[in-house]
Amino acid sequence: MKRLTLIFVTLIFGITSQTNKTMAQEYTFPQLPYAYNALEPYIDAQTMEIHYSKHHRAYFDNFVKAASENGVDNLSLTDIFSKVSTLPAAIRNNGGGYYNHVLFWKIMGPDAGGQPTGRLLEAINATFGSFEKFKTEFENAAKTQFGSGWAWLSVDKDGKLFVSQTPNQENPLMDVTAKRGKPILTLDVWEHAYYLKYQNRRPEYVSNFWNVVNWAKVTELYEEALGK
Ligand code: MN3
Repeated sequence: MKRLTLIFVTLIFGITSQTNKTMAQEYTFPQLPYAYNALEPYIDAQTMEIHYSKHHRAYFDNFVKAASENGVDNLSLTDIFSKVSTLPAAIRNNGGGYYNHVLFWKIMGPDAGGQPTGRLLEAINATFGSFEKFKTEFENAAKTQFGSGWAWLSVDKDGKLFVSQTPNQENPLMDVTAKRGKPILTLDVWEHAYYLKYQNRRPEYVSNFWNVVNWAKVTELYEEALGK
């Protein structure tokens, strides 16, 4: 009898904790994985502090509010993004702003740069011709995004790499984007990401980005995206 009760309680608790997968559990404002000055001299400490603690924080807070008001706070980000065209703009703008920055912080780091190795490097070479050619394509996506937006390296549904750009806070997981996939590398080209240090010199910010890319993390995301 005790054993049965235990099974029953475990079952109920299990079901409850699954259906109660609330925003508080899934959507958390992450710690920055390094100090504000860790990416100096390429990204300055003041930009990092304002970008993370003000811009990113505001996207997160507004997303939590909008998701709750629109009754989608029980859905995963992937599910929200896959039908974002049917939801109010506040979800797209703030949900994107929240997710995109989480990825952006993750794929940068101190003592980074260089180039990837192993399977990711092989895939880059096979897709773009060489690592240098990939960099040029990614830089072009970042430089030619008119106004605010992002450049991306993603994995499509067939496991193929592709480079793309998105306006505002859109991303390749969203059903509003032309080419969809799982992002593994991204660069924020909103002016708030570089203006204090680079002013109008976006190309210089873009080429310096390679010095802070954490390829170990990007490789991890690549393997995850392939489902291996
Ligand atoms: Mn930003």
